[in-house]
Amino acid sequence: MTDPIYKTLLQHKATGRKCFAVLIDPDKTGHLDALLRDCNTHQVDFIFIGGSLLTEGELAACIRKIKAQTHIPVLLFPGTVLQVNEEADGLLLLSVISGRNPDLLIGRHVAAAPLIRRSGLEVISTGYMLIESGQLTAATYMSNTIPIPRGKNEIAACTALAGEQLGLKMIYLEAGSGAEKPVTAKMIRAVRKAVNIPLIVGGGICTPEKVTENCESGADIIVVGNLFETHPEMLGEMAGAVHQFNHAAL
Ligand code: 1GP
Repeated sequence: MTDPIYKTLLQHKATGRKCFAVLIDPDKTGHLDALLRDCNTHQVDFIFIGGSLLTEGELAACIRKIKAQTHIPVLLFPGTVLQVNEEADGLLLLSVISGRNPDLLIGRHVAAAPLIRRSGLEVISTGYMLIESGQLTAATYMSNTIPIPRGKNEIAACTALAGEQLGLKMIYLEAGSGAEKPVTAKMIRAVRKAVNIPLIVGGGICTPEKVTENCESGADIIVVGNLFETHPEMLGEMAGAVHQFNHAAL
């Protein structure tokens, strides 16, 4: 089957089933084994791996370690071309559509295209939208772009719509890892209303209540990373909020 991960996502979206993804930063793998055990126990749907900047982590070794301990699909969430690695199951091919940095809209994609084709990875083209979140995040700084203002829901909606019209397969609404303020429910609702493609929401999500609110507002995939570096014990509760939402919606 071609594009198995994306097909699964579309099926989930069609039935209203929400997914939970855990973001792993290869630079911060101090308690990776325990985290993966929890991911298995609590039925995490996806593992995203990558970051704005990797300094010490060895991406390939980290993916191998993950694959040895779980069957959860691993999707690359690359901050740079250097983070394309064929050991993963798929690649979120990010285009930073909230910004006006040509390098992140098409430039780096050109450079990476032959490498991506050779990798055989399932490619899921994704419109990445950085939203202002109270402070300067690594994602905003490293992307050299201006995020969409926090209250400008109509700009976010039109940006997502343009991404869908351009043929992108998903939208990633992002406050930035460790964001002080996550994306608001109002903005998620506005974007949901504007597009039909699957919607990922992440950045600064720290409570099960916010997970539930995001699901209610139309997010299809909730991503959490930073929280589990300091509070790994919260993984069950956060994943549980998604599962509870799915049960309640039955
Ligand atoms: C970052 O959206 C992801 O790109 C996850 O954000 O690390 O803040 O959970 P956090």
